[in-house]
Amino acid sequence: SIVSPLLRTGYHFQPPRNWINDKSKLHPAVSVLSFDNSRQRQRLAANQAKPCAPMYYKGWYHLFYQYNPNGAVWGNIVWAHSVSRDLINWIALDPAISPSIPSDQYGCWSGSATLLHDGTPAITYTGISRPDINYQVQVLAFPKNASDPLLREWVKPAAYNPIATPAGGINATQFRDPTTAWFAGGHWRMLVGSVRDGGRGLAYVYRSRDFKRWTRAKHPIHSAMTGMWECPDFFPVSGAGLRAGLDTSERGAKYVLKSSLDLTRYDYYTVGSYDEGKDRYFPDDPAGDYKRRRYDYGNFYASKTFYDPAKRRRVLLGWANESDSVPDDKAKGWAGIHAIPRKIWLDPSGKQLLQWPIEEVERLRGKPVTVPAGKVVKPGDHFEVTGLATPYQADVEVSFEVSSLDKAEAFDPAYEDDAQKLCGVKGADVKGGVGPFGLWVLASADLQEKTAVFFRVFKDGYGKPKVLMCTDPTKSSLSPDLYKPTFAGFVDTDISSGKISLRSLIDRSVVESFGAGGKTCILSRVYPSIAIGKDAHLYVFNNGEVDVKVSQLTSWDMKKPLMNGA
Ligand code: DQQ
Repeated sequence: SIVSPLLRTGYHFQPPRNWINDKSKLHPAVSVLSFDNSRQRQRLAANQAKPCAPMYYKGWYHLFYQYNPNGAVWGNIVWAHSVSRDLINWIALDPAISPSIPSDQYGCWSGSATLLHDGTPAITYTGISRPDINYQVQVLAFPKNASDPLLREWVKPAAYNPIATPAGGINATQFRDPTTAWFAGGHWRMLVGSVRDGGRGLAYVYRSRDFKRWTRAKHPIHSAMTGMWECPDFFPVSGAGLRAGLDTSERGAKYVLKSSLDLTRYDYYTVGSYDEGKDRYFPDDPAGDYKRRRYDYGNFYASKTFYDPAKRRRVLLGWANESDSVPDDKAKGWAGIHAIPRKIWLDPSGKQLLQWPIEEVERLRGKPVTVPAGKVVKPGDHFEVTGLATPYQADVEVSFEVSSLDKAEAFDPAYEDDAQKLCGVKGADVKGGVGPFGLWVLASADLQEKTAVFFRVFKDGYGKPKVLMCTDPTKSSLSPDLYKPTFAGFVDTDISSGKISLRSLIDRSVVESFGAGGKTCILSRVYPSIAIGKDAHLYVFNNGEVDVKVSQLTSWDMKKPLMNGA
């Protein structure tokens, strides 16, 4: 393979590789509990790894994920299972849910966890019950032993499975991914994603009094002409600017509805209100269904949130599939990672979410390395951030300040709905007025290879600034045949003061960036051929016409946490 093992991510969630029964690597809290992982001695690889049913239970975070035990490509899907004390250090357990009943004998697809009134967790997921057409039904599972904090074994009671079938005109091949259920008006309610009428994406509502027998409500909670909704997610938020998360059954000041669009393979959400009596959701901005915001403007799909009662926050977990080729995936034996878990809450504007890496990731930081405050980068200049031992595995926080917005380029309204296209035309090497300025990460010393994460400021027809954030990986690797899409989103921030911040989590073959305090996020996979290990560098650049001041820049080497025994 052309891909170096040094490109395997260090602190992003990954399935185990070459799993061996090495108990000494286990977290001490787990190694005292006996469990048999002998079935995992085989070489494990997963092109999947989509997060399922995250939850906090008896002091442990649980994360399940879509997993192919037989190879680095999609198929034979089971639920692999990892546990953590902090959402950063992970311990792999045996797969928790595998085909075993008629309802799921051909695959256990995505699903969610709900904590019932007595604290018992329940998992609902999509079972594949026929091999020929991926016929989909919904399945319910309970822990065999709820007193086991590791929830290692799950049972699927025959008495009420499947809990939902594609009856009444539902497309049996497009009926999947039940959400966490919420309790309101004496009923549990959950959503299942689907599509009908030649392209109307929607989420059906199912109701139950006892969590075992479910009936479908007449109307979906919401729908839009977007194509199939995979992995819907629906949750309350506590109010504009309020950081505390809410349990899914609590009343929210606002609600968020997310769907993963099969057509584009991106996760979109709207903010709106929920009519509990009618089980209908209304986006605040009716145009929002079509001009929807994304959690992430990069490589991020099939995400899921959960309420973390230990820290009263809502946490978002997303899947970043490989953008490397399938033969390379097979050669590497690994594929698919998760984004760093993000805390999410409603922006003070009430119009969008803010996202920030959970604070626990900061425990991986080494000593802070700073750049003299107020350093100015002249038009066309760049400088290297020195002092890091592992710039390929680092966390960087930087605040920029531009002296004036007068030179901002005119914004072409043709790109109003297509930031990505705009960034494709105006990449990091295209000189601008205000910007492009930002970071070159995973860069070789000769700058032949570099991934640019940057801002570029435009002015619309009324003279109002419009900020674009991009990740431009077109120079990220000299390797041929790589998928190197430019990713971009607009940043809804007031830049009239000239100030804007950027944080990038750099991890060997992933760059995960947060613009303006988490208003716009971009995760990108890159596979350098030279800028690997000690040959990777970090720079600040300015390719605009005005000075850019680096008011503050702090960076940290990042340690490797326990990562599923790898
Ligand atoms: N992949 C899962 C489905 C889900 C899709 C199967 C998302 O449940 O809809 O692996 O990519």
